[in-house]
Amino acid sequence: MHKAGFVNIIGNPNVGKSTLMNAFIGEKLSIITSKAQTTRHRILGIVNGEDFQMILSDTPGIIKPAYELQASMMDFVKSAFEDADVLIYMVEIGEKELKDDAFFKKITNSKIPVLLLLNKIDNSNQEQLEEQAQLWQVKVPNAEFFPISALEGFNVQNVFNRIIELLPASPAFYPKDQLTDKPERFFVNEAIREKILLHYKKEIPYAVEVDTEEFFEEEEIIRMRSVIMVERETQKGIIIGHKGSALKRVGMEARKDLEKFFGKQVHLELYVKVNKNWRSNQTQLRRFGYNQK
Ligand SMILES: Nc1nc2c(ncn2[C@@H]2O[C@H](COP(=O)(O)OP(=O)(O)OP(=O)(O)O)[C@@H](O)[C@H]2O)c(=O)[nH]1
Ligand SMILES: [Mg+2]
Repeated sequence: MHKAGFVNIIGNPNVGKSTLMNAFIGEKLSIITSKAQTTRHRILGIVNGEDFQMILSDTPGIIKPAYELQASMMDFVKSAFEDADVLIYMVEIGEKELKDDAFFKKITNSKIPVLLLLNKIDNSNQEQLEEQAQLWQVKVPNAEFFPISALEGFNVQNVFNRIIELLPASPAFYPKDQLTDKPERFFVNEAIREKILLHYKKEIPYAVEVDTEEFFEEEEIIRMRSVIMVERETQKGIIIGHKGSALKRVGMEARKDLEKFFGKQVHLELYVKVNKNWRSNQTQLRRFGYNQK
């Protein structure tokens, strides 16, 4: 019997959703940083076996949207409730509640299996772990509970095995050699955005969108040109930095990651452009793959 289904990972920002998906896939598909709202899209990661296909969805952390971009991010989360065969609800040690009541109700009233993963237990002691386990099992009584460390791999294999058990009988939804639903350019954008999240402070990373305009694969090398979009002229200067040093660093680090990801030499050209208030502009958001309703 062949099994296949959608396994959608949801939870608050920064709890480790992307780390878990990458651990399952065994590749750095989703970017990971210590900042909240690292993930902005719903990203499929597909694990293929001879007799199964597990289609994981990494989603943005749940927040109360303050502007159009965030509203669109929450639409991705909503869509992850609609087609899930198994729901993974991830919380982290020390967390007390989900930031959105309506989503929380959807989880606790879910008719499909829910796995409640308490992540980052490497950061806790036995006493704290027991107290948190108790709290969450009472809050989400319909879920199966697993304490894990996505970072260190603790209990991750057990969760994986349980998901396989829960997958419905079904033929594969995607070709068996497919790893994700996103095109190559998406991963270029994300690699660059990750470096921006890592190296710039406060509002800057949240005002940035990256668009890869050129992706041209030659025999020995892939040539890419990407534009970093910011909302205001002052942000442009900050991104570029003194004599272009800050931008250079982003380009160098992103290129290294991309060479690993594509297994090939990469030439990456970066430039910065102001795209006024793109985060609140429906047309711009659609252009960047948001607002897909
Ligand atoms: N100590 C510890 N840190 C972890 C673990 N899993 C993830 N992290 C860290 O938590 C931070 C957030 O991880 P992400 O995987 O980006 O979290 P996310 O839930 O995808 O975050 P958003 O995309 O912003 O919603 C990163 O610094 C990770 O290294 C874990 O098991 N233990
Ligand atoms: Mg993420």
